[in-house]
Amino acid sequence: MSTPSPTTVSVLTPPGMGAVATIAVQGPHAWALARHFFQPASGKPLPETPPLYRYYFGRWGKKLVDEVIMAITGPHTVEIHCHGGVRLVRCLVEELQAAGVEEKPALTHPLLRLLAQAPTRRIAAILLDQWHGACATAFRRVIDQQEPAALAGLARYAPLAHHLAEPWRVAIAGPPNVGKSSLLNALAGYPRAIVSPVPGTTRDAVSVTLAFDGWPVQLIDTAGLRDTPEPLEAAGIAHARQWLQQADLVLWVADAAHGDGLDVPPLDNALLILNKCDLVPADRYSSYPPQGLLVSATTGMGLDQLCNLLVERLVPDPPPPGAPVPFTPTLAEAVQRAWHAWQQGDKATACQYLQDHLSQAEPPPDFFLPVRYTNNTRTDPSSVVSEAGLSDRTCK
Ligand SMILES: Nc1nc2c(ncn2[C@@H]2O[C@H](COP(=O)(O)OP(=O)(O)O)[C@@H](O)[C@H]2O)c(=O)[nH]1
Ligand SMILES: [Mg+2]
Repeated sequence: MSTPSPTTVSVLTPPGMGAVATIAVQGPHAWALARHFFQPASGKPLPETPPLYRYYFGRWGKKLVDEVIMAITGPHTVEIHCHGGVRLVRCLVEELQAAGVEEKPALTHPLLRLLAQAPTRRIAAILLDQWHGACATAFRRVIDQQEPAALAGLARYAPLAHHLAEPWRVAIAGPPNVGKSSLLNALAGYPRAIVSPVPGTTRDAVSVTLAFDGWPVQLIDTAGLRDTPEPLEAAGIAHARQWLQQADLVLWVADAAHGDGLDVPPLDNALLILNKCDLVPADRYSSYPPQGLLVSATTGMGLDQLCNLLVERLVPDPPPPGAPVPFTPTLAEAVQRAWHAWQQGDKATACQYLQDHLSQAEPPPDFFLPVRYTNNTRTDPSSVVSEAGLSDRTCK
């Protein structure tokens, strides 16, 4: 004999700031609970059977009453769109619990957690494609049909997995006074770091997270590198050296007008940025190393090219819409191992790696996206990106 499924309550919106929260009540008693706790503003009683896809405005609660929109999104599913205060949401959940409803955490699946925190539309769009099955389908094509193209596609986009939750890290480094902090500010669009003609002004690493063409990037301004007897500055320089090693990309800034920093240290992930080109006559531009990019943090010259170059270096192969992207580091690792095994001719092991991780690649089967997630989000994922989304420096 099967036990009847319990009625559950789940908070679908992430905790924290937000004007509106969404609470889902799901299960055989969802509608009876709605009829108990909800009073329509119209004063008309609710029907005995749930009218699918109807919305009601009214009040929810017995102890603490909130004005809410109630949506009937399934035969056994009621969504309450209430005010977003953390305490209010807890009160409404606890009142349902007191009525025998079980709380079921909603954001347990990595895709849901990632979607709730997606910093840009572009990241949200990639995640929604995986929500609609791109990654899981590719896994199954490899497992069931031994399709090498499906595995190659997964392996191609595996490096992105690390950056769906975390931004790329780009360090701005170079000698003192070449305009590193000015460059950070110019890219951020506001004075984030202190700029001064006094060398050695920046000590602690100062960072700002931005979006470049929809890709989240943490820019880190560092202390100018030089020998110094000053202990505080030396501590800053030690930090800067660590960032040179840890960053995904280094913008090595040189002063084109005075020649400081033109000797780039041997870094395989650096771009040479020749700053202060506003102080250099144009007929001298050709005397600089050809790989250097001439910019001016003061006038903004060259910054669009810098943004384009930065994106090309960080994401040389952006996934087209609908592409399969292993969306967690664990999935990415499984894909990379599978790809390696496949290339060694060991298809069985390759398929086994994917089979072992298939359930993690699937979107949660018993979950539904709240109403605001479902309207054409594949083409316009803006509805899943919170207002806290990063300001985008769209590349030209
Ligand atoms: N003319 C000109 N001056 C700049 C430019 N970038 C920075 N500066 C000046 O160079 C000095 C050092 O700048 P800062 O950003 O503090 O350099 P940092 O030590 O490398 O961080 C300041 O006086 C800035 O105003 C630029 O592109 N053109
Ligand atoms: Mg500085």
